[in-house]
Amino acid sequence: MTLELKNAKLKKWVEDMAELCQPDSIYLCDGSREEYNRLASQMVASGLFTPLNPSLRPNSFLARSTLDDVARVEERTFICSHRPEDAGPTNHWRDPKEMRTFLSGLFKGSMKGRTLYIIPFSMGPLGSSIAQIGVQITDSPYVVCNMHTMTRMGNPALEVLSDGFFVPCLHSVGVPLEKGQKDSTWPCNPDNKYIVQFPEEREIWSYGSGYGGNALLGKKCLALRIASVMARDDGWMAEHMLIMGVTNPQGQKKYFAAAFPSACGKTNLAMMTPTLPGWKVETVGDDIAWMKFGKDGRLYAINPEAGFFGVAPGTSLKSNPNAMYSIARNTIFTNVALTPEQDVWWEGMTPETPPHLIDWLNQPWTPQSKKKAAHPNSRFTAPASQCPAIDPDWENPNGVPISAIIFGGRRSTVVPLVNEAFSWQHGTFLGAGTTSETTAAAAGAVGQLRHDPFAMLPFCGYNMGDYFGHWLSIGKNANPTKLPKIYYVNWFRKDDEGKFLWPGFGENSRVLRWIFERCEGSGAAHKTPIGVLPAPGAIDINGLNISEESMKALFAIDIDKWQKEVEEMSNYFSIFKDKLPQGISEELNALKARLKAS
Ligand code: O2Y
Ligand code: MN
Repeated sequence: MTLELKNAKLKKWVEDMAELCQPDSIYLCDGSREEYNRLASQMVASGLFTPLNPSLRPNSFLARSTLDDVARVEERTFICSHRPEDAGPTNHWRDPKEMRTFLSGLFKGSMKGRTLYIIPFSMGPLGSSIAQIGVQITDSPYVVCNMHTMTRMGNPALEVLSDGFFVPCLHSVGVPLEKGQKDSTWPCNPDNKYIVQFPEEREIWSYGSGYGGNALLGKKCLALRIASVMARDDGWMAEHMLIMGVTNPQGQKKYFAAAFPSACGKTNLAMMTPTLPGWKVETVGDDIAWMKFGKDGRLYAINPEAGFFGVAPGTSLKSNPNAMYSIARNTIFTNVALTPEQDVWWEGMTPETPPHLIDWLNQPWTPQSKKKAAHPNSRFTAPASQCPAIDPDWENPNGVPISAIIFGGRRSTVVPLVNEAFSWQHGTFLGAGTTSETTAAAAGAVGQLRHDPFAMLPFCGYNMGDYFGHWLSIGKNANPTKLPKIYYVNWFRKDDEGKFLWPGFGENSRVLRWIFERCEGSGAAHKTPIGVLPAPGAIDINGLNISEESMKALFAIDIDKWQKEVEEMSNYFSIFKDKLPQGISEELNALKARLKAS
């Protein structure tokens, strides 16, 4: 087959990969609506897509995966840098030469009986100087349809690429079909999953899984693992952060970026409806931020994605109305339950549980059933443009100027509601020290403290110690007056009876207001050993039923507990050995000294 590919490197790569994978046919995606509809119809015919009721959920589909392919697989995710120390202690490292040889064996003939789809895509607005082009080869039409929503793909991306640079992303579900062999509805190869990044070559190979971050290679693999390495080399930042616009009642607007480990309500915060009268929040992105310095010396951020791949359970008109409106149409649902009216349902979606459903494994389900109707990691794939709170500048190729960076985690004790860093270096230390208690949503014990520096633990494509160093060098090379201020928030502190002290959700706008005011140079505050905290009365609690005692408890600093926290942090940082930058050790020692002196 002759392919209309003007980019010689792309043509050669596609030819080589086709020769390796031996597909029955090759198809170059154009990115059109007609193409999406055609592939969706094919998947309806194959049984993978169940069309939803068009009068309830127009142009939307339900897909069901298999039990053994339901989430990202961190233990099967590899960073293949030439030196193991460049992957670092938080990544799984493999020798790149050995991995290439091994993967070539796996991919050999892997697409027999299937179509090889070529997906040129842009991460970020087409033509933006902050955006990057990737090309994914896949044998999964489900991946193609998801990439339609999550990226800008097809002919427009190919035009932007021209003869320029792209990140090659090879993906196969790993189930070749012999002549006449019947396909399964969700082909995957659970015993042979490999999600492999070659950071120095800027290349991705993914085998055996058709699900989410394992298969939509623009997202975690390119936009975080590979992009974090590109960002380190070229002086920018690729971060696991939402981006939001916050407007005060006077119409002044600022943009914040925020990083939280999973199960901390990142999508809810990105789309929040503020309870504070006259305040507005608008969404630029809910998961990833790429930030570069503008000519004015400020950091500008784009959302490299075009859609939301959000977790369904817990999403409701109460918890996140903007997400619910975003998924009203043109949405792919994966692993949620089906109602008798052919609409979707998941735990936490409605106040009442429907009496009869078909569960995510396609079995009849009633509230008496022992298992969940929707898988806990079930997802919706929806266009960001459908979010009622989408920011008017969300596709601005120049990005939006960031005034504040917010870190946070789920901590029932010790950590105050909000804390402002003394400096960029101190803020980097706060990001490096990000921890969160595990919830029932994740595998393993509940309530255990997990270190997740910058919420990047599974997504940093190089040594996390060097990544801390990159953050410090960004601060050293910038004009400090132009840098975003840095904060650490904790919506989850509890009282002695185990009740949440802070109501969360839209009430978090009260904390955003204080951050906004601090960025303007107002907002009353006082220095403490751990950072700059709001002065008593500086958080607007008008109309909120919260006692003075609770407000005190939200900001209480228990010196003994903080000293233990520092010890714990120090133990954790020791895993980075000589890669731990001096700036982090300095901040750790300074915190120790301030606690001792207090
Ligand atoms: O399990 C998956 O493949 C999805 S993970 C995911 C999806 C959207 C946004 N963030 C995440 C994450 O794990 O951080
Ligand atoms: Mn994420």
